[in-house]
Amino acid sequence: MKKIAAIHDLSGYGRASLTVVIPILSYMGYQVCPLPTAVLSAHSEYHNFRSFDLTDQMPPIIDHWKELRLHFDALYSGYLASVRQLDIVEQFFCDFKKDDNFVLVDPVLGDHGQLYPNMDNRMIEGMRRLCAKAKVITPNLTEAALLLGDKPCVEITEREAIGWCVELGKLGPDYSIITSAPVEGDNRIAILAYNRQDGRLWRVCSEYLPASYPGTGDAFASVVTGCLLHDDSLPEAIERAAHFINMGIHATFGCEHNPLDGMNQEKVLHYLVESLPYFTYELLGTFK
Ligand code: PXL
Repeated sequence: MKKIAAIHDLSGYGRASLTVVIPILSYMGYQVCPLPTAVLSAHSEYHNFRSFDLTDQMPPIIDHWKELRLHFDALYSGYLASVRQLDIVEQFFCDFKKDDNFVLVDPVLGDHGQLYPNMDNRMIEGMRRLCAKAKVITPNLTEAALLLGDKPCVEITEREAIGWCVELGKLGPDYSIITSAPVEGDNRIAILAYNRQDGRLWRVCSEYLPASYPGTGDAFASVVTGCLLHDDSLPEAIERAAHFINMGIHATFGCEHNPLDGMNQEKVLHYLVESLPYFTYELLGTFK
């Protein structure tokens, strides 16, 4: 069975990070091995959340994994709770990256034009360094701007988002994927995915619903990780991730529901393993 090292926090309430990552990747048939970065009472968009940083616990956990001579098929990081964790995770990638596995970094920093609590410039710089070690990165639009040293703004054009996606490739990853990008002249939103190896840039559009659920970025990056481990192509991977998120949002939007509680993923997990009804991905061009 393929194994994934999942470096994320455990937020007790509100679906985000490990409570999203583990069910999705388990359902897709992988063994998830969590390396927790922090334990939170609830994710950080809830007022008054309590957070217990596990920075000091991470090195002994990693030491034990080395003693056990563990091998992972994917190394997948998300929310980090301290600046020191950036060095710990970078070293973890050096120790556990082999010829037959890959690294996916979801550079969790902020959303909707704002940094999350506890994030600062040192975290942005560190995430940029971590992205250079990854095969795949999955920032949202705000995180893409921060990684590129731009001011995060909510209003940008599709052309600018495409430019950012290509620029992100220059940080080092083979695949740079931006979620929540605008679509020109249209009320939809897009996922843009750039493959630096062949220069092709792909787009998958989704209907825009006036709702936002924390943790959808974690769900997105988890599905992409699982699909790439199944040897799906880059556009297939983003298509399945977009389809899953769409179904999850529709399974939530109609309910009387606190949006902070996240998407009702439990109702839609089966879409992770069913054939996609159709493909909608488009090639937007080749950018070298
Ligand atoms: O979904 C990203 C995420 C992960 N972990 C924590 C968060 C968030 C987003 O708010 O607060 C603790």
